[in-house]
Amino acid sequence: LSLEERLSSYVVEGTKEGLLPDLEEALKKYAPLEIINGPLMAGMSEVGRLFNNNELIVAEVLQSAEVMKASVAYLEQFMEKAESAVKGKILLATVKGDVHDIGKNLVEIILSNNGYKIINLGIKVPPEQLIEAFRREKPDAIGLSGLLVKSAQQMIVTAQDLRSAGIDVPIMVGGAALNRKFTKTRISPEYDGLVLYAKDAMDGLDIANKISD
Ligand code: B1M
Repeated sequence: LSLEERLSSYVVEGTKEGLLPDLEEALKKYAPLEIINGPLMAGMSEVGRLFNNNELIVAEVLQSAEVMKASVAYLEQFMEKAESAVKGKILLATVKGDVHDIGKNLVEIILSNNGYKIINLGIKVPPEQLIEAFRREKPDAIGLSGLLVKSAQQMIVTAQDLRSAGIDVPIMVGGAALNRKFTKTRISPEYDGLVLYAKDAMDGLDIANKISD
């Protein structure tokens, strides 16, 4: 197998045996984020496909998630960090009912490496908890992640609850179950402030930079 194929296969197989040396090798050719967005994400897509076809069980997908997390944790130290003053404070959460956090945590890494103070509230975060954290932290924006189809609906509910609480800072949303159209036609109308869709973590950084300009 080529280096790229091996990197994908660690994720698919859910094994870390040989992972670190291959990540080191890959760093000679690619930037850390290219490794994540390329072979590691390709492996995760394959995991999603196999899971969908009932060829993997949840316990196996968890192993794959562990490999992805370990890879991101290792690669993080090699990512570029902007030496800048704090550009803004952002609350980050995976919405109520959803445990997927790899994408959200990647967003946290990219944003905090680029001058943002991130308050990461974790997973399965109900609107009440977001509202409470908003009042405590007074962030400049709120970032919501969700991967399940039901999480897309939960984003709408969350936007409504935030509006009822009088919150109108920009919201950034992301995750596999969403897209720009859903964000524009279904979430935005339920909220008083800006609602922006980010397709990946770098897009999330662009959006944060636009918001904080
Ligand atoms: Co789950 N899962 N899962 N899972 N899982 C999916 C999402 C699924 C599509 C798999 C499938 O069937 N093909 C499917 C959803 C189906 C649907 O609703 N349509 C699914 C399912 C069904 C489930 C369970 C219900 C399974 C079960 O229990 N029967 C269960 C749900 C539990 C719950 O949430 N209540 C479940 C559980 C799990 C694990 C715990 C085993 C594990 C998660 C571990 C963890 O996160 N700690 C897991 C995994 C790993 C996946 C897949 C395979 C991979 C997700 C991932 O980490 N991708 C996933 C299939 C897939 O996506 N191909 C799947 C890598 C990550 C870097 O990408 O999160 O998309 P992603 O983030 C991207 C962008 O989306 C964006 O930036 C990131 C990249 O730059 N982004 C943002 C994300 N959030 C953002 C926020 C932003 C900006 C950008 O701003 C705030």
